[in-house]
Amino acid sequence: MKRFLALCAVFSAVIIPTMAANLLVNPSFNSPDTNFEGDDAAAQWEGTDWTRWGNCFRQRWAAHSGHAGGYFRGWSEGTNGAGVYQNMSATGGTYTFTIWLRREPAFSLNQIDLKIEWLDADTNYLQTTFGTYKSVPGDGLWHPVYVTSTYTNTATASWVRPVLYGNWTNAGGSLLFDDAQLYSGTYTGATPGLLNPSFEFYTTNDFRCSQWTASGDSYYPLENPWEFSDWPARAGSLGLGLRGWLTQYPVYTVTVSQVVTPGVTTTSDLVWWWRQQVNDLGLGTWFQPSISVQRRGASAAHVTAPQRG
Ligand SMILES: [Ca+2]
Repeated sequence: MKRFLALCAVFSAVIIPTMAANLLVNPSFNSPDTNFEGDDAAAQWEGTDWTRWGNCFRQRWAAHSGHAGGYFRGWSEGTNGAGVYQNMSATGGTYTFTIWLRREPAFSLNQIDLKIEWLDADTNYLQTTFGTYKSVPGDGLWHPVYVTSTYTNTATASWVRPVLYGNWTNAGGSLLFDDAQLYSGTYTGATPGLLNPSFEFYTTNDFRCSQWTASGDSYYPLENPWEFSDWPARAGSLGLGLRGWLTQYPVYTVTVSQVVTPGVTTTSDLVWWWRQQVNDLGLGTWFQPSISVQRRGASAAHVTAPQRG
């Protein structure tokens, strides 16, 4: 056991990249842990240190991590645009803004702009840099997006403003956003790994806030054949249980999974996750698992997995 933990320590020191300091205040949208009741967008954003406009709300079920996230409400018109931003003091340089987005299938998105604006002391616009995309897949999964901007006329700039803007047509669903970052320098990559591995976090009895996805998830607290509760907890206070006694589901198959982000999650991430599970169970192994990426009809030379040094 000690030997395994020592290996973990070495591994962490090697692969975890130096994280650039996040300059945003309340980047997780978790604070304050209040104002979720009711339907007043202005009240929901009060005290968050974010400026928001349009049909842009904050709610527990919109979380990518922690207990809250923001969302564009697809059952309200958003054709005039909505969004959030923060002003940070800056006199030029290179900055990167990243955020996680989750677009539900029903959400009729017209345009997403992730941008960095540079402003003078009177908040007049000096320069705007847009991300290279105008959309995000409507697959109900979390995707990281980013934009990098450089401004060199340091005599004129006073503020750098990261902005998430969207407009959409009233058709249902939502576009959720969470876990923003603004840091000095160019893009350093998304944070990989499993979120909420202990199933401690959820709000209503569905998977929306849990970071996990279940086949057949209705997105509504119907009587699903699963249950976040204390009785399935192995550690901590909560777990996910499958309910075999519901007469409306004499036979039911469900797959509970979490996104492996293409281009981000590495085979090493998965290997070490498995090793941690074995370790957490107090077990040893004869040999360590290994995971490789394979594709039918392709040799190893044609299949690449992301690497981090
Ligand atoms: Ca959050």
